[in-house]
Amino acid sequence: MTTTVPATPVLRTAFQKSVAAYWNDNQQDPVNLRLGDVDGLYHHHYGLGDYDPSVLEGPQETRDQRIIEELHRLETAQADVLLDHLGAIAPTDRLMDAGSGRGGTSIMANQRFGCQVDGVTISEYQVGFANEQAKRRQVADQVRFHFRNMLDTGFDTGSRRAIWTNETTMYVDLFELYAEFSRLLEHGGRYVCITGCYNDVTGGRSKAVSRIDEHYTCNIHPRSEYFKALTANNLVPINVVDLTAQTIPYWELRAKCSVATGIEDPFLTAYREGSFHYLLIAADRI
Ligand code: SAH
Ligand code: GPP
Ligand code: MG
Repeated sequence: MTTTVPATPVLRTAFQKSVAAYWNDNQQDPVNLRLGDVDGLYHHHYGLGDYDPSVLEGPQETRDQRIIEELHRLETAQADVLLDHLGAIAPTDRLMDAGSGRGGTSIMANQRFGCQVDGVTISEYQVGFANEQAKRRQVADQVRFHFRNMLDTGFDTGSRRAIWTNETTMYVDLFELYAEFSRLLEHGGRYVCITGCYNDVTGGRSKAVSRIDEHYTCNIHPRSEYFKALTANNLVPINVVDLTAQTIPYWELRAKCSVATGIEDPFLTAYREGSFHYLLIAADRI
């Protein structure tokens, strides 16, 4: 495969530098590392599905570990739901994970489809961590992580059968992002997004949503913005799934765990008051 390394620097703005610093410096986060250590799939996203309430019972000494394993199971289930929406993928197809974090979803996609996956992230620490995971699993020739900006990847035009963003779109301008994805996808190629977005109907950014933005140095978009930006870039939605009810149990369980970070209450408040949705959008490139 030929790729052109972008002529522009990877980090183009002061904002992007601060986002990169967040992901480079928050390396020892137990909420993510202890979950990833369960089976070596490291995620930076949230979970889906009901938790098994029996994890809260039983011996006190092992309660925390039981909760951690259950949270991890729900996070992996979330990535499986995303991959379910990619459609038919052949081993010869190429995929891109835009904002790939520590690489968990990319590794899962390769396991499922047997194809090449490129992950891009603006954190050099994450690139190193994720490539090390691919090496350990002996898939480094198929799953590669790159220090690149998803707004300007340098990958070839039309080179991707599918692209996904798993909780990364709140860091970028959606019109710029989808212009790049539209360039990268082949005709009929699929884009899948899982995101948190605020509810236009309730009118503006709620206090709880602002607290989430501040916590992660991000800028959560309104729901409407996704559909405007997709439409403007020849990406036509085929599926929109409101996952809010399915992610609330994850946050309820997380609030009961020693690795809770304090952001659990704003998420629960925002989801329950209806000012925020956890959404999956799948769209086709026409
Ligand atoms: N998708 C991963 C990680 C989500 S965390 C997962 O599900 O585990 C958000 C990620 O977005 C981080 O890896 C961060 O580096 C990345 N990111 C933010 N802005 C970016 C940009 N402009 N280009 C590429 N990656 C970006
Ligand atoms: C990543 O999860 C979080 C984000 C990319 C930011 C915001 C996402 C929204 C849906 C609004 P993480 O696993 O790094 O977070 P934590 O450390 O809290 O588990
Ligand atoms: Mg996490």
